[in-house]
This record gives sequence, C-alpha cells and structure tokens, in this order.
Amino acid sequence: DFLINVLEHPIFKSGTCTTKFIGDHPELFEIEDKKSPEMDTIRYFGDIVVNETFGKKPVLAEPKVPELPRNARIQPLSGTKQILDQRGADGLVNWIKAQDRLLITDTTMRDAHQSLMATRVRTRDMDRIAADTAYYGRDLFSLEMWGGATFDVAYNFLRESPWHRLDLLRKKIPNICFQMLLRGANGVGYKNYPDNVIRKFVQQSAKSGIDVFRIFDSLNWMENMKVAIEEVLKAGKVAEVAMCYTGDILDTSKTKYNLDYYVKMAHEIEKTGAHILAIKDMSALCKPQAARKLVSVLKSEVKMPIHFHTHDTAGNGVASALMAAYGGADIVDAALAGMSGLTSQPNLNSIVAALKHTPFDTELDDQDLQILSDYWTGLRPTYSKFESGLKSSSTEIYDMEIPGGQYSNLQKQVESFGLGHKFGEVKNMYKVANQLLGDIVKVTPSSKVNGDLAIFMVQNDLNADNIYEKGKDLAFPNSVVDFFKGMIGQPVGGFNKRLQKIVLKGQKPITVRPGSLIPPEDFDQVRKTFKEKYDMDLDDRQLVSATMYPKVYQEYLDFKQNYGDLERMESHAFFYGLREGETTEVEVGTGKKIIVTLIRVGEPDEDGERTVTFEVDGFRRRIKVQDKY
Ligand code: 3PY
Ligand code: ZN
Repeated sequence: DFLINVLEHPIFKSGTCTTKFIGDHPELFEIEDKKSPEMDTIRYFGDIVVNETFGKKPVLAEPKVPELPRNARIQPLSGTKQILDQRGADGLVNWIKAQDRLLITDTTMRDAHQSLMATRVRTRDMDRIAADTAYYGRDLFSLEMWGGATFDVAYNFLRESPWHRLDLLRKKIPNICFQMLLRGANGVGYKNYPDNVIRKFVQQSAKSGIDVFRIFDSLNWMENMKVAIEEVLKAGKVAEVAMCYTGDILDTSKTKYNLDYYVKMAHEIEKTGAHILAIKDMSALCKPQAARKLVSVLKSEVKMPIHFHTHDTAGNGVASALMAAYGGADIVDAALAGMSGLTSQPNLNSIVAALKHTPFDTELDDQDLQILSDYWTGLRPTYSKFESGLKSSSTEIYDMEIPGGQYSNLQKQVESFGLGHKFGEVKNMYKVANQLLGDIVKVTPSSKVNGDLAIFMVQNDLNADNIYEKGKDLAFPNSVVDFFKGMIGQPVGGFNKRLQKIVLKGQKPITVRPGSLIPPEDFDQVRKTFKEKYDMDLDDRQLVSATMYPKVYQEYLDFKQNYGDLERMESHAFFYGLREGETTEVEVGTGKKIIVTLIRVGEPDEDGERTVTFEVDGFRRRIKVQDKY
C-alpha cells in the first residue's frame, strides 16, 4: 500500500522528488484498504468511538495477574476433578459425604457476574486469572463458570464462543470440578427445546468439560427436568437437581410452599437418581433460620448431599449460608469478595473466615482468597457500565420475590417501556401479577412471565379486579400467553383458570410435557442451512449453538466476518474503544499482534461521515465512519 502511495504521488510522478520526499509527506503512510484483520480491528474501534463512547472513555487498565509461587507448578494439582474422574460420580458423592468441612462452590465466573453486571465478563478476563484460580482455589469443591445466561450473552454481546471459554479454562484449571446451571427443558435458553436438543447439549457440555450439572425447572415441575437428568447420568457426570425455593417456610400463614412441599419434592428428586440435591434460592428469600430448618429436615429425609445456593439481595446471604452449614449442608455457593454481595452470592471470603477454628472449617486459605478477590476487584471498573447502581441490600425482595438478576435489571426494562416514572408501581405489581398467575415459582423463564405481566398491567391500568373484564379486549404479552398455554410447563397447584381463559382467547392449553409435543430438531437441516449460508461444516458444538440460538449465532458469525475474532482484545478496548492518543496491542488471527493507536476523530463531513485516523504498526490508516447521531 505504501509503495502504491509513493508511486502514485504527483510529485513522485513528476520526477521532481528528492531524497527528503518520504519524510516530507507523512500522508504517504495514510493507507486505506478494504479487508484485512488490521482493517477489521480499526473499523471496530471506529464504530465504537464514533457511535458509542463519543470520545468519553473512562481511564481503565487491566488488573495485574497475581504471581504464582515458585513451587506452584512442581506438583500437578489434584482436586475434586480427579476424584470424579477416578472414582466416578458416586465416588465423588461418597467423598463429599465423608468431609467434615463445609465445601464451597465459587460462583464468581457465572452467577456473580450474571447477577451484578448483566453476565458481561469476557473469557479473556477469566482466562487471565485461571491458573491462579486453579492454584489458590485448589480446595474449592467446584467453580460455577458456565450455563445460565453465560451461553447466549457470550455470543450476543461479547461476540465470543462459550465453548471456547470452557476449553481455555479447562486447560488451565485441571483440578477443580466445573459446574454449570442448566434450565431443564429450557437448556441454556428461555423456552422449551425439543428433547434431542437438550440431549445433544448435555452430551457436548459433558464432553467439553462440565462435571456438575445443576438442573432446575422454572416451575419446579419434575417432568421438565427428566430428560436432562437422564442424559447427565448417561454421560457419567454429576446430576445435581435443584428445588427452587420460594415463599417463606417460617411464615405459617403461607401454606403453598411449606416444609412439606419441599420434603415431597426432595423425595421426587431422589427418585430420579440425582447425585446431589440443590436448594436454589435465586431470589434470596431463604432467611437464615429457614435455611437451617430446611436443610436439617431434608438431611433427615434424603441421602443425597445438599448444596445450598442463595443471593445476598436482602443482606442476609452470609447468615443463610452459615445457617445452612449448621443445618448440615455439604456445599454452599459463594462468590469471591470482590464480586459478592447485593444481587450476587454471599461473600466467599467472609464465610471462610467465619468458619475458621470451627468443625466446618473450609480448609481454604484467607490470603489465597484475597489474592484472587483482588484481581476481580481490579477488574470491576471495566464492567461498571453494566452494573445496576444498587448501593445497598434491600429487604423489599422478601415481599416481592424477584430473582437477583431480574431485580437489578428491572429498572432498565421498565424504563425501556417508557415507564421509568412508574417503577415503584411495577415493583408492587410484580407481587399482584404473581398472585394472578397462581403464586408461581419465579426464575428464568417464569420470572419473565411475571415481570412482563406486571409491566403490562401498569401500562394498561389493570389491577387484580379489572383484569378479568378489561383483559378480554387485550392481547397479552407472548410470554404470558405461552405460560397459560402450558408451554413452559405446569405450575404448582395448576393455573388460574379464570385468567387462563381470558389470556388464551379460545386457544387450548396443553397439560403434558411440552417436549413430548415439540417435534425433534432436524439437525441435518440445520447443518445444510449453515453450509449454504456460511459455507461452514458445523461441528457438534456449533450445531448445538446454531440450533438453540439460530439468530444470535448467525449474528455472531456475521460479526466475526465483519470485525474478526476479538476475543483476545483487552476488555477496556473491547467495550470502549480507544481515546485519542491511546495505544493498545491487539491479537488478530492466530497469534499475530498489532499495535494500534487512535490518532484523531475528525469532524463529520456533509454526508455525516467522520474520518478516523489510526496508526497500525507505525503506518497511518484512515477510515470513514458514519456518525449515526
Ligand atoms: C438462570 O437461569 O440463569 C439463573 O441464574 C436462575 O436463577
Ligand atoms: Zn442464583
């Protein structure tokens, strides 16, 4: 390119140039070309600085990766992963039962960032701390690092492959079991999938390194979990089956989700062959004494180890986790200090410290955990734009029963409907909507049904009385219609029949497992479509992604075609681009590194295009970017 610039320059052509010609004409280095990894990268930066950050990038740096002690790599690390691989799932269960100490699952890489920062933590930032996690976290039971919303958010917003994350972390963390959250028949999505998709998903996840599958159903409907459980058992992995906690077992006026209800469900779960029973308190409703009581009663009823999961939304998370331990819980979930609290999990470091010198001592080391936590604390500013702004915990969720992730997102969702000024009303309506739905378990995706109905009611001035009259003339949100059709399953105690009629307007609901009616996915057809459109032979994992998220997966492929693979770009550059004068190193393609500096962003021309000038490996490059504002 440079040579062409020289050869075509009028002075060069006129034959009057001197040896100073190149030095006198810096514009010779300003190269515009069409498609190359370098150009893809600067087009990405151009789009961000012109249309997203408007030159207002905060000052951000990557946190330093802690050094490992010299002896860290001498002995190969050995932990729960080796126990599972050598003794099988039943062997691991026996090992869990033989431990006096409280075992801990670290949720930092999944639920913590899902609940605090809209699931936005990128693979790069996990990969950088992975070797340290393997070493300093070597006494953890498991790392929850996959599933839930991480799957679609990786493709949709981070433009990276969730499978690749799994590969990279597995390589650096060979010793700790990997755990994922699987939404039963909803897989890692928001709707019921055909059985063959769920089976394929489980098979591929197991092959790719997931050891413990926490399986739940958003309505606590056993039927909807059976296919997933069966497939996990077939794969020889750990089937941890969850009961979602709702209501308050301490409040005797609440009779639907009482202790009896959970005991019955635990027995149902045990019958499936589940290895571990999870209490999944997604909305932080399980108060400390309730946790102790529930766990101790369940311990006397079933043989499975018990794994307790809660959030800290109401500020009682550490207390509940500790009380669960005193009630006999074998494992509890917690997040490293820097990523804990509020809508996230209770503080792992606090739990470990609290149990020192007690019979439940976790055998984790405070200082080691501090080293890991400091990394995450240092990373957090990069993701602050995704945080909700909640500053303190709130007991109002005891009344509203809103899951952590939904609680921190609800305000934004309400604002997107132009109802920001009615946020308080929507929150109150969440409770009314729950009663209208029949007092349901609320967690992805049933929590969306509840939230959508609440917003819809505020939008249309509906209340618990007039909805039956006014609702006759209204088209309800799709999620609410699907719920009443039975498309996410059967709720505890059945539907509110009167409202069901009004919402369905003559459509007939189903009463069987949706997966038994949905035709199997035609995988050959999916492969054919992608072959035709992208000339791609999907491997099994890509096939699962393309099947579960056809549109999102295609957008991800289009993005990669447009901008290249940006997975290894530093996160501050990925989210905010560059400031004028700022330089970053970007790895493009396989291992090739380029140095990019943003020189300047020009004023818009008459077509609204701005010229953005970069220096890439010492060469000036300019691109035009449409200013959309
Ligand atoms: C999910 O389904 O992603 C959850 O975290 C539910 O609590
Ligand atoms: Zn959770």
